[in-house]
Amino acid sequence: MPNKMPIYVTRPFLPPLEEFMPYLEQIWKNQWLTNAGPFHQKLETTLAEYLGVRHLALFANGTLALVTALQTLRIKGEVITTPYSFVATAHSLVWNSITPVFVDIDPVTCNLNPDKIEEAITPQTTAIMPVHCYGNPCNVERIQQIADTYGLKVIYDAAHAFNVKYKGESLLNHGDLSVLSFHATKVYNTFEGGAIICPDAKTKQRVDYLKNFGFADEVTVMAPGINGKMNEVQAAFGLLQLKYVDAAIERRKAIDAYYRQSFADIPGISCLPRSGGTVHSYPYFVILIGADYGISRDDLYRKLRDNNIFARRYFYPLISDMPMYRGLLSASRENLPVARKIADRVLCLPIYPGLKDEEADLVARIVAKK
Ligand code: T4K
Repeated sequence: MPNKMPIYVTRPFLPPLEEFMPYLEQIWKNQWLTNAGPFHQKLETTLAEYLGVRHLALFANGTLALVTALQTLRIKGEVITTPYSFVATAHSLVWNSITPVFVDIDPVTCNLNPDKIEEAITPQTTAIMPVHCYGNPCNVERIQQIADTYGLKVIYDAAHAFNVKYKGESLLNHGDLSVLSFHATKVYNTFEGGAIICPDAKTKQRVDYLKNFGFADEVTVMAPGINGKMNEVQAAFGLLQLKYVDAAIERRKAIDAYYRQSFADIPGISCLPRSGGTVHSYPYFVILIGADYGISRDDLYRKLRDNNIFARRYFYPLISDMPMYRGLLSASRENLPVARKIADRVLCLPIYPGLKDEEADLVARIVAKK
């Protein structure tokens, strides 16, 4: 008999409602709802310190942050990126009239394969936009080396990489800019939200202009900026969430370990390895289904659904297969064999702090065919 309550791939972490009420009361008192209010200012500094980054500019969501990051560095022409991501990565390029150039991924990390980047560089290439997919770090050293050789900027889509540490420091300090998402489905959420991590105060100043229509003061507009601001309710919520996020990550870690142990000897199931030298935040639990599993990925996906378990095929279909991108030369099947193979085999299983032991056990038993 299927379980009664649906089990989703994720559920947002929510702190006790009564703990949020004083924040709301303060906002009511302040009568300051948006446009860099006190909670917004506090969250920018608190979060930068928590993450171990120099400067952080908050946004209403991660997509607006990606669009603005490209504006900040005045990126044009062609940008090398991955087809294996959420659509927002490529969409942010198109919103800037930039042509995405898709490059295949590494079969182990699912991140942009640095060995394939150089052959995709043309005189129009201005930047690389890799994604730290599932929070696994990209090969940041190699990517930086290529960028330096060819004079390219690097903007990391770090939507999955909240508080990931790489070789003892924040992964978000790599590249020219990194972009976070604080969407409801992420490890740390502000309902919706996002941020750009900037290396210096001057860059943050430009980001701050650009997310507020370009205003430098009451009468000076520096650039055709957008309205990308995070409001006070989101920012206050983000401050409260910070009190709980470490415990939330610990719970994710335990579920990750439980699944790994459960699937260790199941033929045809491989868990995506977590890269070494890294402190993870466990945003997704990713399995790849091989031929020797006996049934296909889609059969397993349906079997879980029949049991009221809503696993997701992140990231299938590939961005490069979507109607608005499939006409691009770099979107051809021959160019992206690894991404295609992984997209056809991947399944993300439920992982979130509120997932109960018995629910994780049910998921594990169905996958293990027990
Ligand atoms: N770059 C990358 C690499 C990204 O992954 C994303 C977002 C972005 C950029 C853009 O950042 P934002 O602009 O979103 O800040 C979800 C999220 O909507 C999206 O934020 C996320 N990536 C993507 C990977 O996943 P969907 O279409 O799968 O969402 P949805 O509504 O189907 O939700 C998935 C499951 O989560 C539901 O089955 C149940 C649960 N859920 C969802 C919401 C919204 C809840 O329990 N409560 C909720 O409020 O895209």
